[in-house]
Amino acid sequence: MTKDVSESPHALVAFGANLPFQNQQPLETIKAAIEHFSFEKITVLACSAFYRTPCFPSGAGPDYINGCIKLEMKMESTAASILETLHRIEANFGRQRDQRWGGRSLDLDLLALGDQILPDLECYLCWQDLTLQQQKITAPSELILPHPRLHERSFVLVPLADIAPDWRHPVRKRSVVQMLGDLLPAEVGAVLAGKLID
Ligand code: PH2
Ligand code: MG
Ligand code: MG
Repeated sequence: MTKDVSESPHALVAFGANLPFQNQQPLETIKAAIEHFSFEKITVLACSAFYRTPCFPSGAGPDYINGCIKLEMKMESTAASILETLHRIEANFGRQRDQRWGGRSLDLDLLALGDQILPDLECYLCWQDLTLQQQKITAPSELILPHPRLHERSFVLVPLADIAPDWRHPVRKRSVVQMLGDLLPAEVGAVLAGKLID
């Protein structure tokens, strides 16, 4: 039986940038990177508004421009092939993968692929439950999905709600809108206040 394409899951991706690349400011880099997906033969199905957000952790660097996109998943796409493409686009826009939470000219984070949990529930939970202190010193070497921090970051959930308000976290069993409602109103407000009008 062939699978109805309309059922195939989309890839949800968060983007962020807080350092210039060559002479480009983060907002220009992000717009160029979104256009770049077409060179990779990937269709961007939806793009959120852009938000200027305070750096997390507070004071660790310049403000970010953040947002989210929804990508078409081809039948042959895998989590690994999508991640590879995201890394290639990051590298194209000057991304150096060194410092944990250092500034970045372009960060593309794979948030979710439908309801996939990778590599498995046990491993997901282990990364989800890290303390902030542990998060600062360790990063997973393999892809964890959903992104283990997505439910706690207003700079991810606010733009995600623009494009996928009803996507349901497969472990937490909460929609994007519900997870947003679980955050501190002041944190959500700080992101909403930075919405860029174009
Ligand atoms: N990304 C980080 C660390 N801190 N802060 C904001 N506001 N936005 C980000 O995208 C971000 C961050 C690591 O990827
Ligand atoms: Mg990243
Ligand atoms: Mg990131």
